[in-house]
Amino acid sequence: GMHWNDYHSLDNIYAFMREIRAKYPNICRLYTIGQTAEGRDLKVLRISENPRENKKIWIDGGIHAREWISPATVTFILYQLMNNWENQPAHIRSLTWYIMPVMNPDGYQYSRTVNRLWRKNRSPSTRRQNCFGVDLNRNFDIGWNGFGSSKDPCSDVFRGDSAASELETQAVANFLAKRKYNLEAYLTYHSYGQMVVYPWAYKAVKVKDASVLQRVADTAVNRIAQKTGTTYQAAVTHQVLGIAGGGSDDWSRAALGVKYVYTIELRDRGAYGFILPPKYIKDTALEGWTVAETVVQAII
Ligand code: 0X9
Ligand code: ZN
Repeated sequence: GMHWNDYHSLDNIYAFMREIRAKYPNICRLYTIGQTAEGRDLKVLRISENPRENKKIWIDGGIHAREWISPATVTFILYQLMNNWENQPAHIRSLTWYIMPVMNPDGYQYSRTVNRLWRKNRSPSTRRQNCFGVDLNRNFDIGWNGFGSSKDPCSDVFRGDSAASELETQAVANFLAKRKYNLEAYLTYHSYGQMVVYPWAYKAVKVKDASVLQRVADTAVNRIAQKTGTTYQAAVTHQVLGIAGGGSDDWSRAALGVKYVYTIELRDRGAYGFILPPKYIKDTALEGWTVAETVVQAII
């Protein structure tokens, strides 16, 4: 069973994914898409009634280790879907869902046990003995060597020694590149800031379909305000967060041609920051689910 009164360990989240697969073996497929530097599995759950024909949506969380509300939210989305799959509306059942609650399991575990504010993964630097980790959201092969990241292995925004140098990046990129046909949406959950933002991040240029992306983000933000009373901002990434290369969001648009690409910065706006108390998990996760629901309606 799952609950939303506290943040869960990686083992619990993976156990929950196996539980869902066991409950719905005909529509679920559990992939191990790779391993981390410390040997942990990278897991993705696919939910689909018709994998060959459905339009696809990808959802990930936990790219950044300390943003615990992100894996919690993506796990909640999984729960929200599968708790009651038979009674989901047709538009939800007509999609193929790829869900990866923890893209950076080594970092998540390290944040839970050693350093709460750890951000990167845990791969050892080849150049600096005492520095670990690459910022996975600076490691994707799009604008990789550009602004907003660092070549210093000790930096919190270290981009890695080369584009897609990291096992996590490679696993996700290879998995998605093989499945880009019909891939309509890429949602990636982060914290904090209460924002729904869309490309580009690596350059100050307007993305194709910007007006559609803005409209869908506006709709999501309005629905969130109705549901929980929380204010989110819908915007272009480079305008509100500055230019940064190597992000998974930009990569999914540039390399795969995904239309609905959103990075969701969940609660809060800095009062607790990354250390969001567990009592806010449920409502924040509901806000994350609301974004996914809104995007699905736009796809269909
Ligand atoms: O800087 C990031 O990676 C994200 N913010 S966070 O505070 N969660 O680290 C924002 C990502 C926006 N997209 C790109 N920079 N590509
Ligand atoms: Zn983040």
